[in-house]
Order: sequence, then C-alpha cells, then structure tokens
Amino acid sequence: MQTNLFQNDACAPSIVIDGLRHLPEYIADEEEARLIDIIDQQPWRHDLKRRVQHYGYRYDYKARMVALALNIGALPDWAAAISARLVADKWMGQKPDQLIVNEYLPGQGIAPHIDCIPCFSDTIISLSLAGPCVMDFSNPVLPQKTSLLLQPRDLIILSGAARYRWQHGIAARKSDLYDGQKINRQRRISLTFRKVILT
Ligand SMILES: O=C(O)CCC(=O)C(=O)O
Repeated sequence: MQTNLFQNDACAPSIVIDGLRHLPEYIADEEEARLIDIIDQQPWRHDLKRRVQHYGYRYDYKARMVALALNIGALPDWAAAISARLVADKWMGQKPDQLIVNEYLPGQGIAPHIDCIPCFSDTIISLSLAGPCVMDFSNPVLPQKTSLLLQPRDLIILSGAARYRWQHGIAARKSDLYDGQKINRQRRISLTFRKVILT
C-alpha cells in the first residue's frame, strides 16, 4: 500500500494503529435518519466554529476538563439506546455517560487531539452520520501519520495506543482526496461517547 501523504491526498491506511477499530455500517439507514431528525430538533451550542450538543456532562473546552458541577443529567433516551448497545456489544466496559454531538459543515474540521486523559475512561467511541470525511491520525513520537475514510453509519473505537498515543483530527476543507478519489464533504454529524472519570 502507498504511504499516506496526509495533506489532501490520503489513501487507505498503511499503518495499523493498535487499539483502533473501524466498524462500517454499525447502524441501519433508518436509525441514522431517525437520529439526525432527533438531533436537529435539539438546541445547538456555539462554543466553537462548528456547532455542538453536549449530553450527560458539559465539556469545558477552554479548561479542557469535566467535573461533577458540569453534570447536565442522564443521556437522553435516543442516545442511551446506543450507549447500551455499545456495552452489550462489549465495545465499552462501562456505560458511557457523556456524549458530544459535533456538526461539521463543508470546510469545518477538528484540530488533531487526544481526548482529555484524566477526564475520560480508556475507550472513546464515535459514530458518523450524514456525510463522509477523512479522519487523520498522527503519532508525533513515532512519528507516523495515516488516515481513515469514515462513511455515514460507521463506528470507530479508540482504545489503547489509539486512545492515548495517537492524535485524531479532521482537516478543515471542502473535499478529501482518498485513494485517488475526490470526495466532496457534506454536512457530517458525529456522536462521540465517553465515560467520565470524576476525581
Ligand atoms: O467527529 C468525530 O468523529 C470525532 C470528534 C472528536 O474527536 C471529539 O469530539 O473530540
């Protein structure tokens, strides 16, 4: 396989990232449509360039922390159902109690990052809805970079090195080039499930 060049010219991952699982089509089309419909009826937050919704606990982006005082109640039923399925399928050992919904319009992304280590447990799970995008992974220590095409309804699971050592991010651009194919970005929504660690 080709080496990833990682700018706007990614190709299928040539590097295996320990602890990264990619499950295509984790949910059915109808469930995806139902989730998008419900999410679009909820209020959005405007803390960032992209719109977000927080459930369970509000995450403080500036302080990079979560605390009991930021608890905003249980996950809503529509999210609790997926959260229960993640545990039943053994992707997470404990039921996630925090969810961030991110909306990415074409041109929007998320900076490379490792999810707050003291705030959240050892597994982070993201479900993609609506549009495709390329997610970039980088390990500054090795150093290595690779990318993964996420299609709507795909699930990714970050644990082990993928959770603690590799940064993940989405470039802010209007199209991705993946395996030589130009993929125009559309509106994408992601649901990221986490289990909060309260100290
Ligand atoms: O959009 C995604 O799939 C990932 C979101 C993410 O990395 C985050 O909210 O920290």
